[in-house]
Amino acid sequence: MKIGIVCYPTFGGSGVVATELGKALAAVGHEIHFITYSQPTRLDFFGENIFYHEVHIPNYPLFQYAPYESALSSAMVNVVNDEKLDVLHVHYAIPHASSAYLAKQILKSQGIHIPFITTLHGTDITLVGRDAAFGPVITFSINASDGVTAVSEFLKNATNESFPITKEIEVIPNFIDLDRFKKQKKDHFKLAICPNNEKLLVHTSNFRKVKRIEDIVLMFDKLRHIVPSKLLLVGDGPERSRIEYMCKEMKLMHDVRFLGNLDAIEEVLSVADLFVMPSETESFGLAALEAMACEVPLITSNAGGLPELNIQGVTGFMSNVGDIEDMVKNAAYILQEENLPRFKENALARAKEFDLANILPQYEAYYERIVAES
Ligand code: GMT
Repeated sequence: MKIGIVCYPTFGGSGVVATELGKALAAVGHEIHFITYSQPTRLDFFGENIFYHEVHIPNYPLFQYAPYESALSSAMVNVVNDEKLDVLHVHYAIPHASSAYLAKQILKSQGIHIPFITTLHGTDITLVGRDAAFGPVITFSINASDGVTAVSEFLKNATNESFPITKEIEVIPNFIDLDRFKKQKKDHFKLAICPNNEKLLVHTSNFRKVKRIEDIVLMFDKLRHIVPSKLLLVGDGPERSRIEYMCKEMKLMHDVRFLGNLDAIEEVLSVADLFVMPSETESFGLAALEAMACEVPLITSNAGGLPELNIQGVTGFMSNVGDIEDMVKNAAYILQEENLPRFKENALARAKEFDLANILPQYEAYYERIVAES
């Protein structure tokens, strides 16, 4: 099939899922056309059937806000026309679904039929989407999509509870490429960070408020007195400088390192003993799945779709949002030498259930069904 993929190209779950999906579909012979405003961060190579079309957003002094949606719709119209696409797959509802709807109508006026599928990722429903400013457009464009998928049962239910949705939402969970995300031997790296054989805690995210990174710092501050440990905070975003300041104030900078955005995240995960994700909400928790694939157990909140990923007492533990004491207790338990190997093993076994090889055929079957029905 010829598939157009629209996503946010920056670091962030939805862009990662969209890009990895496109790469995997191309690897099994589909022709993939990415339509984004800059090259997706995970699009780190070009295959013969992967194409990248940049959305040009003209600026003009009149525009306080450049009309990205219009530019995106026009780009979709042009790519569908030029490349004869079979389907458009847009990731993250705002504004991609409404832009796709407009593109579809324009193409219809030209006698061209193009179905579009919207994949809901999380904050497009649970945070941003809840803003009344977007409500009517989100509801309309989800219902007007030819197909709609969500990355967890939680997100499907949250969408149906938040908006008057008439369209059936198909749950296709996120996936992991186990060839890339696997534990590698990086002893020198571990020794550099943990010279006295401390345990290593890792968090990766886009440093937004919803991630509650201050909970990680508060939890780590207590844990390190029970289990000698170090903390790596990987990623970047609006909360980073505040959290760095917090760590300085708490005199933690000897034990906490900020690594910024990293491409080879699997190398860091390979030396981690525990992954921490205390989010306020999380539709799926892709970063936690990446950690599990590298044999890292989890300390997470029990928010959103996390209970669909983290199995209590098996792959790690979940606590109520903000329950620092419970997280410290559970982390100390997992990190005991007699417990850690079992949790690591279980984390990997669980990650294998989300193997790309199992999830990719679900997307292919869904494309075929929607194209046939539309
Ligand atoms: O977590 C973020 O802030 C990024 C966001 C995105 O859309 O880029 O991530 C969401 O989509 C990911 C991929 O499907 C999910 O794994 C994340 O759980 C979800 N984030 C939230 O729901 C907060």
